[in-house]
Amino acid sequence: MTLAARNLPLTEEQPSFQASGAEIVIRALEEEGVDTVFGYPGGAVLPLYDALYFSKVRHILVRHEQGAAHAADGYARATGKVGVCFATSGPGATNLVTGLANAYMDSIPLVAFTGQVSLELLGRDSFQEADTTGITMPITKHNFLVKRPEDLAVTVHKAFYLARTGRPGPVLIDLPKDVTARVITYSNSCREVDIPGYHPRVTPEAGAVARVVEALSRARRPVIYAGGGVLSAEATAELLVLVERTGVPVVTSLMGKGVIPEDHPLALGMLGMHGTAYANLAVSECDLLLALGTRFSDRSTGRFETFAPHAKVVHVDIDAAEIGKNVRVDIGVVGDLKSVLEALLSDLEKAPEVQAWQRQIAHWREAYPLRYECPEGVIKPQFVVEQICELTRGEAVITTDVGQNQMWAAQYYRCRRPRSFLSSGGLGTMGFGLPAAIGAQIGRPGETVIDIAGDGSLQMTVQELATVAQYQLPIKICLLNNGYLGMVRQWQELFYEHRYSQVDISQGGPDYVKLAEAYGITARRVTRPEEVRPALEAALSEPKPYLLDFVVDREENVFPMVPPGGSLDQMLGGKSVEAHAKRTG
Ligand SMILES: Cc1ncc(C[n+]2csc(CCOP(=O)(O)OP(=O)(O)O)c2C)c(N)n1
Repeated sequence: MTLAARNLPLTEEQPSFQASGAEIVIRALEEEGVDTVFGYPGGAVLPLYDALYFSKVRHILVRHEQGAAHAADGYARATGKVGVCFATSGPGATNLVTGLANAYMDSIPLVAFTGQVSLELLGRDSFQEADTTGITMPITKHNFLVKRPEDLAVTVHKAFYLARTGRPGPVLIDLPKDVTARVITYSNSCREVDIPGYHPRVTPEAGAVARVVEALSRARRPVIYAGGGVLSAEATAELLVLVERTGVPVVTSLMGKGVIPEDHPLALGMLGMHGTAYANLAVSECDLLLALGTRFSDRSTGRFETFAPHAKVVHVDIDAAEIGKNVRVDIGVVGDLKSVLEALLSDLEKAPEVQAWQRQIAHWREAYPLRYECPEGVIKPQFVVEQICELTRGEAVITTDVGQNQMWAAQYYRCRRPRSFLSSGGLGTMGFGLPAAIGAQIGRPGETVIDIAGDGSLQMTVQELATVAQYQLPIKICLLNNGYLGMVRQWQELFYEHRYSQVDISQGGPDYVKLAEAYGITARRVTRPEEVRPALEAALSEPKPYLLDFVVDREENVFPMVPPGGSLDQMLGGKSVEAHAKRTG
């Protein structure tokens, strides 16, 4: 009997075992503390699945490998741990690609294992062969093709180390079938890793923090711009102390949602293309922008050249390559955000004078709130999101798809806890929401997980309803059903003179209630505003999966909106905001 089957520790009396490569991989996963993997089997990865059979690591069988990657991603975002997924060679691996690219763009720690054809078949156009390391090189932080079973354990530990340290990201390990099938004498899993040339800097350069402290104490109109890096660094507590000690308002990127409770008086919400008017105005007028753990995505900044035009820009990030990449930076600090914020807090003696600035922002907040019209008898998508937020007190774990649903969720769901708003930022991947919700629900089983979905997006990964049903995951799917690829329709309305080309998906179905029921999931269609709250209450009170098909106003738009390529103060939506933009712009 081999190692995993006996599940024995290595001891002084028994310093080695016979083990297959696959068993060594599974054992290394156990050593990394992995409790769950998401995957889909196939011929080339069978040794791994066989070894898994004897392991206590839980496997969640998704229905498409893209779902495995997104579920692992959702698990990682929700828990802060490394997400793990398995796929077979060839089409299994290529189906992972979107999920890996998604995690890469959003700096999410994942380790993906792919089966590969046996070594002697490599490079011969063998059945289900794909150049997985070649294909995934630009969308992974690193990848490996392991050719010797002796190298497996250390490769797994390296992969986890790479995925979670420095700027997190996905790492892939490609496993030829004969390498995982071969039995060797296993004696040491070598958990110590040494990767030449990879030494993520954590402590900031001497003097850098002092320069930030000085700039901050002199500022009169400072703004903190916080991104997902604050979450990866687990630095939300330090950020809150900084905000409360200095009185500096905070805007966030989409990835940064939840870094500060969004009902905090100094939280201005999201900036950017569909940010709040007051966040965008604050950034446009500030004299100091303290950017923390963000990569200055164009969706957040608008036109790079006119971003924060009056500000001294400070950028703190773990990845040196980000400093100055998109916008000019006056003070760049490379380091772990938690340590940088700790150092900043201990050096900061004098808080800036921000009372007048706070009054100005309060005025903007009052003058240009997020708002939408509420005609009789029509369900507005924003209203649905507001109701979800009220009923969960901003404490649920939300996943979103991509499009208008995502932006309404970002605008109207004010989350109060970190790691509670999981959305595809950089890649903008339709179909992310449902599988990400699966990962989140498995990672945080006691919590309410809600997928705010779009009808176009849901259809991209709809087969994962089977996964939800199989494991009876109590996810609530709130479908904002407008029968359109809504965000594309909005662009066609605004920028292509209402020429709605190929965006109407109202014909051809499916009937989402029947579809959910076909999977054994309870579902209900909601067509009137007064039914919205009771339907949500019913869904939330049931400890089982639930789909609500909200039939919403078909042509509702997301506002405010910075037109693509525009500056943040050129927002559309709300006459008063436009008037302000004209005055200042
Ligand atoms: C995989 C993928 N294909 C295409 C797009 C381009 N795209 C962005 S938003 C959108 C429409 C999304 O429609 P839906 O999911 O119904 O959401 P809505 O905007 O109506 O809320 C499309 C097609 C994308 N982001 N991802």
